[in-house]
Parts: sequence; structure tokens; C-alpha cells
Amino acid sequence: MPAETVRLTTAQALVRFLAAQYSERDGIEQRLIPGVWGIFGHGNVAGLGQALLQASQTGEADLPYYLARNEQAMVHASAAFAKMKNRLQTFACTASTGPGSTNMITGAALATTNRLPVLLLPSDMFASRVPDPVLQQLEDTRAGDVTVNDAFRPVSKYFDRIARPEQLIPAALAAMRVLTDPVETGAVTLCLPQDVQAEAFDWPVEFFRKRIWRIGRPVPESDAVARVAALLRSAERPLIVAGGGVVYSEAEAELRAFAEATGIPVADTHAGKGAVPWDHPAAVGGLGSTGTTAANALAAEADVVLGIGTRYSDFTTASHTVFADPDVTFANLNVARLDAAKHSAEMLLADAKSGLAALGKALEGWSVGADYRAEATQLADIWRATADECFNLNHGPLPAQTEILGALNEALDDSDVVINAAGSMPGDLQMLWRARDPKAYNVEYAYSCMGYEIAAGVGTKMAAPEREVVVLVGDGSYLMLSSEITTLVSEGLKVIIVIVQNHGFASIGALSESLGSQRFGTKYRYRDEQSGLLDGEVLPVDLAANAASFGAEVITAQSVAEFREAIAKAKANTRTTVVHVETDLTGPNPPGSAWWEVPVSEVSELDSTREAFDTYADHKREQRHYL
Ligand SMILES: Cc1ncc(C[n+]2csc(CCOP(=O)(O)OP(=O)(O)O)c2C)c(N)n1
Ligand SMILES: [Mg+2]
Repeated sequence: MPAETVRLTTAQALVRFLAAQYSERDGIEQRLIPGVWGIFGHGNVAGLGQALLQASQTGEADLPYYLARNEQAMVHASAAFAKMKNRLQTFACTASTGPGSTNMITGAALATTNRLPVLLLPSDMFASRVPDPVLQQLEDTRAGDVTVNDAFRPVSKYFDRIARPEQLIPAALAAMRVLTDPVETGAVTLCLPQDVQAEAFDWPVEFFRKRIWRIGRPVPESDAVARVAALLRSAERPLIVAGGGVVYSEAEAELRAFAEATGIPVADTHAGKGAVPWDHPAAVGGLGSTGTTAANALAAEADVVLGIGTRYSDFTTASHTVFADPDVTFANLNVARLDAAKHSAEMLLADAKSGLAALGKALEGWSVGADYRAEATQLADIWRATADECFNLNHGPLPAQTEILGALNEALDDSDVVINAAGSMPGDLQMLWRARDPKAYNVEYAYSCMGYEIAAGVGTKMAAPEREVVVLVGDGSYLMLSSEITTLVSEGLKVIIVIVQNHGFASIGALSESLGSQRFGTKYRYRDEQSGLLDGEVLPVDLAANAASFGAEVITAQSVAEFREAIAKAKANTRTTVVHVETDLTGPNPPGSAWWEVPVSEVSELDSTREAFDTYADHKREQRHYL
């Protein structure tokens, strides 16, 4: 008997299919794609646009539509949503052809580098090619099948172009497989030619049945557990590096129990922060270039490093200098072989939760020495006192950024979420922020993308409406992508946005100075007629008025005391509230204790560059391959 079919356009079929996809982990089933973000243009208005409208009017598929103001932002919102949902749910994003689609490429790269699932549906040129070249079409003299969407290939974990309706069947199934695979996940891109979106086909009804994508917990091989346990038993100064994999796997309780039983201190990365509460006896805080003195001192003498769910970015390893023992060895518990193999490690391929449980069992009765435990606790206490000083500087006339962060940290509840991505704040937060909840800290530091912050606020609030969501955004990042404030307003989502105004790049300014480049081009100033440089008067830019013009409530704070009041008011508010505060561009910053490799010009006419090069060369000598 021939299979039962239903006649639908490709776009209608995709909408129906997406509404029937579920993820499941630990017995909890939920919609994998609970909605679609989009901005319509000629590429998708009559295809996916019609399908989404029809679904909402007939109720044949439950797939709500959300309108973004910028395509990059809707991908960030989706990635932040997925992060908050521990990668068990995400959104689809539809964009028109050409610029609408290529605007999503930065978001795709962010999702893929952060290992966060997002489903991207860029519209594409006509599969028929009849009206070529259509508006916004790239013409390649060497190849007829190249479009701007080919630029998604390197930043997508799965890429396909649906040139005929029935190609959607294998492509959609492959897309779901990749989105729900903790090893493979990232941006998944299905390019939809605008004519194919509207073309009808007789689809097998079976394609639209409810599908449950099971997200398992791979268990480690017993031999691998034994090898890693033996390595740890031989260690005198082991250190744990807790990364995002701990949080995505929801392995916090296992990690805490493991650290308590073994006494191994736990350092964290941005993505792993909160997995162990900041005041836990084993916690030593952030590791690496912007790490605490405690974590970095322990790393310097660690003999065995146990990386759990970490990708070991250069900030975590201080560009391969933070682990300084010449005989240091690594063991990596990771679901992905890519990460498990890093630093010539003994690999423990497994989900963090199941891997930690197995390793904990194998190490029963073993613990590090009491002296080492005491040393780690003491180092952590010293760092906490340093952080307290950073929070209470009484700096003037403008407050220091660290004082604002301290006041904010104190004002927030344990479950409140703080968001940031780029500038000088990630470093300060990595050192100073006190997180108790694994979902309370969302600093995107794989792609460190200016413009993620406010868009991520949208996605995070959608994922966790019960939590207070606080976006920290520098003036530079605000100027890059603040338009989603209007989305917060139109969706009735309440987020607190703290704009930290310092009239330029505190981060890159300080970096520039340290590298001999004299803060060149890092301030938002008038061009000075005499010097010809951008170092004239401060610009009359009013970001508070700008935010108010988007429909947010705005409070301006002139001091730390006023900032505290503003946050209290913002917390009491029920609608999106922006707190604008000006801080000192030049710090003071928390004390750094590790390097970050940024190459300095080897030959130069400038004294500042020559001096910086000597320092750079000294650090280069400390760098290791970890072979
Ligand atoms: C999209 C993007 N462009 C450029 C950079 C490089 N970059 C990193 S921090 C920074 C300046 C950020 O300025 P602001 O948001 O004001 O933060 P501040 O440094 O003042 O704290 C720049 C340009 C980046 N991370 N992302
Ligand atoms: Mg700034």
C-alpha cells in the first residue's frame, strides 16, 4: 500500500516537522524547537512567512514567531536560550536572502565556537535560476551554484541547501541529529531557495510524526577510568579545571561531591563558573589570563590537571603558560574527543555526570594531603580579600568598574543571571564574580562577541522568565547592537540592562598600552585638529536617552551609592529597565597574575613598542607545548 501523503509547500512541511521534534534527557521530554525567530524579506515572506502564518491561524503546527530587529541578534538570542536550557532546546531563525542571511554568520560562528545549538534557515537564490540575477544575488563567474550562503559552511556543524522539496527529508533529520548531539552541536544551516520554499510536494505523513531525540549520557570505558584514577592517585598537587561541559551535563552535584571527597581544588572557566559555588571549600575561582591569584598559583605547580568539560581556550591556559610544572600531565573528561585529547591528555571520553560518578567510585578512600587542601583554602581566602578590596576602592571622581560589579554582585540573588561577552568586564567578572548557581553566569567567552549582550538577555529571559536577568554592556558593545531593547519592550520581557559608559574601549585601550600601542584609536573622541588623532573632547553621546527612545525605563547613576539604589529600583520594576553609569576608563583593574599572548611588532620605530616586545619575548620563553 502506498504511504499516506499530504500536499504541502516545503516551508509548510518544515514548520510542521519542527513542531513535532522533541529532546529527552534523564526522562524529561521537551520541545526541541519551541519557536522561530525571523525577519522577513522577499526571500522568506511568502515561503516560511506564509507557512508560519498558516500554522498560527489553523493551529496545524504550534510554532510561535518572534520578530527580531537584527538577524545577528536573533541568532545570539537563540544561542543564549539554548545555553540557559543546557542545549536541550533552541530556536530556528529565518532570514531573507543576501544581507538578511549573511547577518546571521557572526551568530553562527558564536554558536559553533560555544558548542551551542541553533537552527539557521537562510533564504537562498532561486533553485530554478530563471530570474537570475535576483535582488541581492552574488554572481560568481566560476561557479553557478555559489551563493553568499556558502559563507555559512565553515561556521556550521551541518550545512545543506534544499534545491528540491524532497531533499528536506534527509536534511531536516540530519539537522536534528547534529543539534542534539553534545559532541557535534553548534550552528546548523539549511539554506532554503525562495522558490523551493513555496513549491508543493506530496510528503509522507510519517515525516511529521512526533520524534524524540534522546540525549544520552555516554559512560566511560572502565580501563580509561582506571588509568585516570591511577594518574590522580599518583598526584600530589592535582587541580580540576571545570568548564562548560559540567554545566551542560548538569553535573554540579557530582563535581562538588568529587571535590569534597578527593580534596582536589576546583578552578573554573567562564562557561564553568557557578558549577561549584564561589565559597565552596574547594573553589579557587577563575583560571588563566584573567584568573585569580589562587587558581593561577595552584596551576603553576600542579602535577596533574583534570580538565572536565573544557575546551582549554588560550584565556584558560594563559596562552600555554599557566601550567608550569615541567612534568605536568593532563587527564581530560570530555564527551568530545577533540577536547579530551588536548594537551596529550589521558582521555576519559564520557558525559561529565557519568564520568565523574565513575571516577569518584574508582578513587574512593583516596584524597590529597591535608597540607595541600589547607594551602588551596588559604590561597582562595587571600584572593577573596583581594576581591573585597576591588569592590570597595572609593575611587574617584568616577567610580571604578570593579566597584560597580561588586555593588551589583551584592544586590543580586543567587538565581539572578548576569550576562556579558566582550570588553574589560569579562576579565573582571572572571576574577571577581561570585556565582552560586550554575546558570547565574553567562559570559560568552568563546567568541567574545560585542553585540551578544542585549540579544542574549532576550533569549535568556525567554528561557527563564522566573529569573531576574541582568545584562552588563559596555558603551562600545551597546553602540554595536542595542536594537533588541525594542524586542524586549514589544514582547513584554523584563531585563535589567547596565550600560557601563567609559567613552571607548577600556579593554583594548589597556591592552594597546601594555603592547606599546599607546591606546591608539580606542577612545570615542572628536578628532583633534592639531594631533590629527581621535583624542579630542568626549563626544556628546547620550546612551541613556538612546535607551529611553527604545521604550525602556532608564535610571542614571552618578556614584556607587546611586548605582545601588538604581539596581534596587530596577529589580522592583516589572518592565525592562536600563541603568546607565559612567566609570573610569583606566580602572583600576583587579590584579592580573597571568599572561595572554598577543604578538608585538618585532621591529619598530617606537620606544613603547620596543619595550613591549622585550616583555613579550620574556613571556614567550615560558610558553609550553604540553606534549
Ligand atoms: C564584534 C566584535 N568586534 C571587535 C571586538 C574586539 N574588541 C574586544 S573588546 C572591544 C572594546 C569593547 O568596548 P566596550 O564594550 O565599551 O567595553 P570596555 O572595553 O570599555 O569595557 C573590542 C573592540 C570584539 N570582541 N567583538
Ligand atoms: Mg567602553
